[in-house]
Amino acid sequence: MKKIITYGTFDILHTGHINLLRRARNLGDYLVVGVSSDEFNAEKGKQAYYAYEQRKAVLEAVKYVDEVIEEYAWEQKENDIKSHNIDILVMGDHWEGKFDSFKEFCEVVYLPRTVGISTSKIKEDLLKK
Ligand code: C2G
Repeated sequence: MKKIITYGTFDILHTGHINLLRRARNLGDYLVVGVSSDEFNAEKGKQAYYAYEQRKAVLEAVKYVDEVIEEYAWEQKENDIKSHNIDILVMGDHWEGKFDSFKEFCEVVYLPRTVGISTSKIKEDLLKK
């Protein structure tokens, strides 16, 4: 079984997230998603609309997602890759190069982001209504 992992905040889930999850899942047979905790979001300088439990529950309902774990630190990826026997770490390409250090433990793939959609854009557009 080829196991994939990806990480993110996944706030107000949209087709940009779904496109990433679908492509990541299709690179293997099993997709683990590390969802950023509210505390880790603060470290990333992000304020999610939905709390961690909500974002986790939404992702668990996505057909491309096989398992959801908590993301609480940048450096947990190495342990996750080992403990979950991960073959490929997948991230959107605005992270290009940032996770190459994990190539020591698994393949690292950066996928093109979906242009024109983002959680911050959704929030901005709603404010204009
Ligand atoms: N994404 C995408 N296209 C978009 C928006 C997001 O492909 N239009 C991808 C991102 O590249 C990322 C995933 O969807 O791979 C989740 O996006 P975010 O929730 O914004 O996650 P991010 O803040 O990039 O957190 O340790 C890694 C971090 O937790 C990643």
